[in-house]
Amino acid sequence: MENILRIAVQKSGRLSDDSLSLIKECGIKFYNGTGKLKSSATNFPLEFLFLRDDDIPGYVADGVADLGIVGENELVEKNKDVVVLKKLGFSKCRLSLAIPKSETYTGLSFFQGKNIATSYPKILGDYLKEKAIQADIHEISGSVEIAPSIGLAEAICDIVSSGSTLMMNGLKEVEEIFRSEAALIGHPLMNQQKKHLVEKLLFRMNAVQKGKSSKYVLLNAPNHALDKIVSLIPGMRSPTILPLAQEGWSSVHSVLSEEQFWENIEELRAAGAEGILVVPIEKMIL
Ligand code: PRT
Ligand code: ZN
Repeated sequence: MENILRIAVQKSGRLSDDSLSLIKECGIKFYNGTGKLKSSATNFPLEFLFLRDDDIPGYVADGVADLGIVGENELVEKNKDVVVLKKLGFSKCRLSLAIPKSETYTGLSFFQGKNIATSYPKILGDYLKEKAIQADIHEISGSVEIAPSIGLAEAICDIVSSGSTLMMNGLKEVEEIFRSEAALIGHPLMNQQKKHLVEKLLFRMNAVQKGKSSKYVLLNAPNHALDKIVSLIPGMRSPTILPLAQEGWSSVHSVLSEEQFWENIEELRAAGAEGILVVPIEKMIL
């Protein structure tokens, strides 16, 4: 048992698909039939617990699971003794204060003495305390956005992503109080074998993440422009340059971040680059 890592992932919801895809992209194979609460990987010592996201920080803090994938909003709200091993870059959202559209927003003092409905009483409470605003926090577990229209609260503090839920409920976002993304969390104490397995897993996750943010770029360039082009796409160590069958031309291969590629595309073309191909990278190890 000691040599198996247990990871808690959300059973079904906004974190589930990306959490499981990331683990699959790490080359780990497993079966997750619907309705299953537990599963094991077949080619890595990893066992899955499928849980509600609210329970994940607690299970990891108690050591029932060694690892977990959860939104930072849930993590900070639950305030459990766990460590963040890696931010994962998906399920990004923000926790914001919102008020009825018809109200005029006067700044944070608007909330003084108001009743605010939220599922995040700790994060909101800490924020209001820091800003020296006294308000009544009304904790509700779901459908927070309807609270103002049914007279339960004068404002809300809830997760926002596109903003369309707020809009549909006649609300407007006025303050962002917390930014969140999914994170890999771990129990603060693990034995050496488990630590070693966590390092293996993190190594793979880093390779996947690095690969996703980078592209393999191939292009053709006249030889006289090579110096300029190489300076625009420097690559990991330096680009590969191969002669084309047509004299005076070369093929240049390099790896760069997608942003870097788009920033330099005009200059590359102006320098004479043509036949530019941008190819995804599955894994990247530096
Ligand atoms: O059943 P379980 O407890 O496991 O799931 P859950 O219903 O508590 O959570 P779930 O699956 O909805 O969300 C899991 C995590 O995804 C959250 O803790 C956040 O970290 C993250 N996340 C990202 C979001 C959103 N985007 C999101 N848009 N969580 C919730 N929402 C909801 C929000 O509550 C609001 O109702 O979507 C609505 C707002 O979306 P927009 O696009 O209309 O602004
Ligand atoms: Zn939940």
